[in-house]
Amino acid sequence: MSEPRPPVRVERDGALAVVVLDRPDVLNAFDEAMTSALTAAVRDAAADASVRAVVITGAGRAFSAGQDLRDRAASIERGAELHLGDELRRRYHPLVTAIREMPKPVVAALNGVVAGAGLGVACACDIRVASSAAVLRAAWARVGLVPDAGSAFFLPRIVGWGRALHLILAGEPVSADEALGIGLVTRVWPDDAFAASWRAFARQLAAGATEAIALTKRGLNAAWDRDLAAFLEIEAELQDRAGRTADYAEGVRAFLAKRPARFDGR
Ligand code: T3D
Repeated sequence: MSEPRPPVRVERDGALAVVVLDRPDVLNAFDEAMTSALTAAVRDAAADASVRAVVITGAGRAFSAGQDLRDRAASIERGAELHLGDELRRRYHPLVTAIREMPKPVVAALNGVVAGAGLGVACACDIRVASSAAVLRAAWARVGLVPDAGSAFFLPRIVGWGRALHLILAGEPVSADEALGIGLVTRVWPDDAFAASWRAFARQLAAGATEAIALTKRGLNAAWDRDLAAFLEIEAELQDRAGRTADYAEGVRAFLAKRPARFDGR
């Protein structure tokens, strides 16, 4: 008997880890196995010093259509009492937290359909780039749920309060160009050049000053719930550490020598 196909594949491209959601028949909907495999892949990438940037993308025509509703339909038909809060705590919250705590850039490469928790996962990533074929949808209202996977936390911070409420309450599909216009994604590339474009972009991130990027992310995360005085002290501590990295010394030397910096991530 052949081995079951893993729901998530991790491909290495030098210092870049590419995590591919791989259940294309159901538009990469998240079942139990896929959420746990994705969380494990994100944690592995965080722990692996040779990984300096991460891309999450989808196989086929979707990034992800969110929670696998066939699993939920089966429970509903059985008359089982659903405890979706527990599902979130057990499966989605560790995933979102692992992405947010990743000390390296995480890019969501939105290759197609993005809905529900798929949008939540994308919003937890640092940068969202989209194929011209991508369509994003806050699908929760249509199935009678509240936004989850951190979406109600991230979306207003990304697109602003009014737009977030419109996206969430109306549940309308948003094209890649519309998403670009409201800042939900920050690059759109033609579908036929999408894979090459995100890869070139992510390789650049992977060649960056990785330690400074980790400190940068820590500062930006801290800024969300601090007042200015508290944040400025954190900023000073972070810059103190960045200023002692080998990459900073290299960056200064490269500037004065009028050549590109060669960062090794330390
Ligand atoms: O439960 C908990 O743990 C709480 C967490 C909830 C988080 C959530 O994500 S709730 C929101 C779940 N997602 C959705 O409501 C989206 C459902 N999907 C759709 O509305 C549509 O598929 C799309 C608008 C995203 C795309 O439409 P379209 O026409 O391009 O594709 P399609 O024909 O609907 O889908 C293709 C196949 O994928 C189809 O299977 P089939 O008929 O070919 O055998 C469809 O059933 C399957 N599929 C799509 N989304 C899901 C799915 N199967 C399971 N779960 C899905 N979410």
